[in-house]
Amino acid sequence: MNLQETLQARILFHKKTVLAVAAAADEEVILAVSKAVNLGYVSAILVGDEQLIRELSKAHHFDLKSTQIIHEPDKVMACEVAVKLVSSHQADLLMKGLVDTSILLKAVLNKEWGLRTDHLLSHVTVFSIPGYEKAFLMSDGAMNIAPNVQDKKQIIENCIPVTKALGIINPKVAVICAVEKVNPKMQATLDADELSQLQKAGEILGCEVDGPIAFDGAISVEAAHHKGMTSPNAGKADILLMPNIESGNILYKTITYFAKGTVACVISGAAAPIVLTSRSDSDEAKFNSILLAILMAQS
Ligand code: COD
Repeated sequence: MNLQETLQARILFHKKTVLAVAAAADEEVILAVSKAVNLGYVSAILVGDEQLIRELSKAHHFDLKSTQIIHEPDKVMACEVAVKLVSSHQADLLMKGLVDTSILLKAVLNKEWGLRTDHLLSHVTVFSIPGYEKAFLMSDGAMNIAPNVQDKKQIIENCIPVTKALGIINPKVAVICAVEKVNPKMQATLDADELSQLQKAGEILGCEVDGPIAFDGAISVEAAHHKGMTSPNAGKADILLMPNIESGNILYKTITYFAKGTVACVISGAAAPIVLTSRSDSDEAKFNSILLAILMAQS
């Protein structure tokens, strides 16, 4: 099964989910949402420029009769309206449309009407790459810019609901660095060591944490053997914890552009799951991400 089939197979149909889309006037967004509506997974509230939304929907044969549109051409205001739909429980999920990530996230983090919790919020990507044996997660390539070790602990914790949604039990976390040894000149290796210790001390639950570990040793058993790594989990990571937003973002784009990987992406840790893909992602990536957010809401 590919990633989309895996996600679809895990969704229970007992409850229709309401999806609020911020700045919905975008071709790929309309294609993804129309597929989710037409297959019965969601009903949608589209917030954005109504005329553009109607034109795009018509061009793609999306029948809007069961879909609500809220006309709000200003993108900052569209984000506010969509976030408020979710925080007031009129919608179950939030989705980013054609708007800067930081604009949507600032609305999400609003102290009065946003979707904050007492936990850090972070971005999680699920990758499926042709020729690679399993889907795996990567975080955080889109929200937390330079996380410290306590942030990284919460970023790992936010990956657990995503692994649960995918049916991965006791996931193996690789804390990605440039090397496998602690080097006090490389902060990422110090953080990785501390995170491994925290997990062994029972302060990070529901997963196993390994690090510092370089990318090859995390995802290739063969490379791990060549490097003399002895951990039974070496080369088998389910979650790659990246040191900062740049490394996560570059990995994301490398996999989607060069390795033709398929993705599903969400913000985890908020009061409701948030579908958050890159503006340039395909309608398939956006549809997969809606499926993943539904699964998270269901569990
Ligand atoms: N989780 C929970 N609360 C948070 C988080 C978080 N990840 N980040 C900030 N907060 C809280 C802070 O504690 C504070 O109370 C308030 O929000 C404002 O914090 P600032 O001033 O640090 O944050 P902002 O509003 O300036 O920026 C928050 C963003 C998430 C917008 C910012 O971190 C950002 O721009 N991230 C990168 C987004 C991006 O451009 N991605 C591009 C790749 S697609």
